[in-house]
Amino acid sequence: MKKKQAITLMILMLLLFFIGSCSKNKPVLYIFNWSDYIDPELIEEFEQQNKCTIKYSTYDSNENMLTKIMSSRESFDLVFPSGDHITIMRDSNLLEPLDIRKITNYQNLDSTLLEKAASFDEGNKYAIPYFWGLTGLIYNKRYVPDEVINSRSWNILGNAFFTGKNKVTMLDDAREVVGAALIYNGYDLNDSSVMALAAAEKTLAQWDKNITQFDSDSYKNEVPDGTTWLAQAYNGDALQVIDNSPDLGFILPVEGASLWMDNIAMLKSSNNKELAYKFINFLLDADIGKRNTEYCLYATPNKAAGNLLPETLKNNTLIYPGDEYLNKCYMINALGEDVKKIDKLFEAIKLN
Ligand code: SPD
Repeated sequence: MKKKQAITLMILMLLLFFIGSCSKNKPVLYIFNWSDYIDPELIEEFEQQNKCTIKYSTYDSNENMLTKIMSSRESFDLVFPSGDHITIMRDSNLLEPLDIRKITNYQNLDSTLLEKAASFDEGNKYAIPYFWGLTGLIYNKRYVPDEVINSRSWNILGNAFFTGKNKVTMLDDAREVVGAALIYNGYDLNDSSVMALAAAEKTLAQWDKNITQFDSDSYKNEVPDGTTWLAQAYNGDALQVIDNSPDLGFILPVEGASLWMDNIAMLKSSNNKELAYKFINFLLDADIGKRNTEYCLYATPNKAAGNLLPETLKNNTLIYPGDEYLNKCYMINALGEDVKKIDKLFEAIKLN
């Protein structure tokens, strides 16, 4: 009996040692992405297919992503910056030029969107378009009456209905907040002229009377539970929560909206570039791209994936607005030193 127990114990220990050493030897891919921006099942699937581990961390703004990359000892392989930050990071020598030959599914990308991406990544050298989207307003119909929303204007943020109630939030993102005020005043959101910023400042001072906080993530819980009634929101994030609740609504304001494209980029400092290429190729697969789009509810630049989407999604104008609306939208561009004027205005509003 004792001999039997000893043998069982030995087998168990050998098994544990085997499992332990296997997982220790597994390659690790470090991914840093926006929150709620991938179907978690896909991460597991990739890990299983490639016998690797993905260490996945999230951020809520381009600025926070960049600060962490520049200051932390952690090294990431793949990040998902918006177009303006691709330019900034490329110019700071942080990005690895991509070898397209290693990405066989690259052909699935929509060539028209690759052309647009070339506006922030000349020659499409560093960025693989991941999702594109727009920023609008999410609200809870249980608290916000139709007559407040009816104007469908950015100026709902300043409506007296909300004053003193602490129920309105905006994103913690200078370009989005100042951008919304610029668009409301009829300016391009990249306009940093004295006149444009003075108009934006006046509007923001008005809206700020209603704003409780600048935060890019909490509205996803707080609008459904009624802590917040109205919030500036990314369209896909809003649609993800609306999916579970008929009480919620989302509008793209009549004046137009910010338009952005987020991208997959490899860091120069990546320690596992081969695995990173495999992950990019995995995401660009038509079926994987379709499943990811159905989960995230953002517009996909992957044409092959887009073709597989159900009609309800393809025809959802909050994800894919028509040209008439898109013509009123502005892509967030890198502004060089001029961005400091926008950051300064945003900081002043936040301090108020
Ligand atoms: N949860 C995903 C949010 C993605 C937002 N991306 C772009 C923001 C540009 N200001």
